[in-house]
Amino acid sequence: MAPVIVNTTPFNDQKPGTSGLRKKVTVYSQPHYVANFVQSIFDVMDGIAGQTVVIGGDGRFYNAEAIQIILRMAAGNGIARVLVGRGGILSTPAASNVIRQYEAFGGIILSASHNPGGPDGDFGIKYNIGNGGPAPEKITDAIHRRTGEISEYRLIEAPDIDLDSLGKARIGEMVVEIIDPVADYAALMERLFDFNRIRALFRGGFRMTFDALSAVTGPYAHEILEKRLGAPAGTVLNGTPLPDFGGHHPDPNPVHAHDLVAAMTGANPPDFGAASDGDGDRNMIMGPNLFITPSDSLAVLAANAHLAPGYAAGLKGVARSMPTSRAADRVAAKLGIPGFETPTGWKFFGNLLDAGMATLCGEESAGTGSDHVREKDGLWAVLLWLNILAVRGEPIGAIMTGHWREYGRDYYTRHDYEDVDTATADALMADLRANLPTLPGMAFGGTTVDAADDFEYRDPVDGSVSSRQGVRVTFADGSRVVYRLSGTGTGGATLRVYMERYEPDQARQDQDAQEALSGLIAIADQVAGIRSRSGRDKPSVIT
Ligand code: G16
Repeated sequence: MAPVIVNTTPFNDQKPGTSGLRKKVTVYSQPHYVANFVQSIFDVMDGIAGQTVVIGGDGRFYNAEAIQIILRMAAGNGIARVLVGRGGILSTPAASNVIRQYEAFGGIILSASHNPGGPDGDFGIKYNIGNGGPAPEKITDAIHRRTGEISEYRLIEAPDIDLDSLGKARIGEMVVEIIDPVADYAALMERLFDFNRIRALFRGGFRMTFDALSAVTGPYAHEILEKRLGAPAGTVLNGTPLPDFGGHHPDPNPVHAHDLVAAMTGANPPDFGAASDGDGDRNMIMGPNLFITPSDSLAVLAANAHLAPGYAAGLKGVARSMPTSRAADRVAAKLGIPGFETPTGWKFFGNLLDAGMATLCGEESAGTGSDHVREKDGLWAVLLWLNILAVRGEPIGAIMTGHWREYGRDYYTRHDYEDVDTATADALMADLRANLPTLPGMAFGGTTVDAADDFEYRDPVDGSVSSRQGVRVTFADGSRVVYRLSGTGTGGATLRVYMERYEPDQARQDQDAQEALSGLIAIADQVAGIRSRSGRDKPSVIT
């Protein structure tokens, strides 16, 4: 069947950000918008014709419509076989696993991750390469260039495919295979973790709450936690994926995961609490009346990963994004393994994982993962925690405190100023950059600036250089402030300010993080003039 050629003209806003192209649904639903971007992917990915491609998303509003468009276009571009998660559902880590397991050429993941969904919410498209991970910058840059030149796209005209029934169908020559989105992923988790020990933990009365935020992890959590591990029914909250996430903001942080926070605070909370985000790649970890920062979580997981069968041989290295606290570096140093510092964006971990240089990776933005896939993985992090809790037999609070006593505590917080006027945010960052040479030696609130730079990363595997990845200001006492603009928002600019201070003194490790960092928070404002320039008297979100 010959493809239909559709004439089109470029959109000038199809530049992928930190993780794919994220836009409002109202932007994506314009005629040709999805098609232009997807054709640009197909045009850039030489050799994709005749291959297998994976397609799935987080079930948000417009997921199914976009999949039908992409299927027709895949057929029009000569792709031989497409694997689609039933109902159009595949969590991001599950999609990464399917790409790897079936040796697909790549995958198209439909998600705007932690951004809100619904008709007025956000949508996103991301291309992952054959290692299962997000396309590196040289590919996303090429896709962006192509979106500026595109004049036509190709499709096979065909009725919609029934996405809800397992099995095979065809569009022209192309085979569409609807697969179970959970089965392969659950089997992978069983190989990595000691399910018998975790089952015994639950049998012993261990109580847990998992908030799926009405997003994609619901079916995965029901199957793995309640069915395979025997956690009581009701352990999973908000476990049915809904196109608008039931009005939830699917970002697992102390502000948006209210049901989890409510369950984990007060008298007699469960022993362990967790949440994941829209597409299942982020995690939030709580103990009774205790929020564990993603940076601390990465450090504890690195120190204890050997307790899980999949990591019993030890770790090759630990990698963290630059704004993530340095707690994981201390663990790597003690284990005698390398610690890597990469720019924000999971794509930067791919080469280290492929080269066998790192086993565990993590980001302050609630992302943790390992070399089992090439995406961060929310449920994986929850299961590794459960495995550690089952083996150590101690409460999570004791494990966290014990970790600080052994390694020292990196007090850490991130302050987000959302929806700031873009010109104001750009000017703030430009001025910070311009001031970098004069900052060292300057005194602020009783300390002085030791070093200031704009983070540049040279990939140790392929030598590629990524510049302007965030302004770092380090002080004489070792504390640090990082400023950068988010690359995942869709409205105005989001200024992220990351602050951390190391506390080796055991007697001073049990303060509230905001209190412990209050001096540094004031300095961060002074250095950049955030409040006076943005007109905001406080951040929108504190994590
Ligand atoms: C994405 C990326 C992460 C990044 C996060 C925040 O996560 O995959 O690597 O840390 O965005 O990025 P930014 O600070 O630029 O907003 P997700 O979960 O949204 O895919």
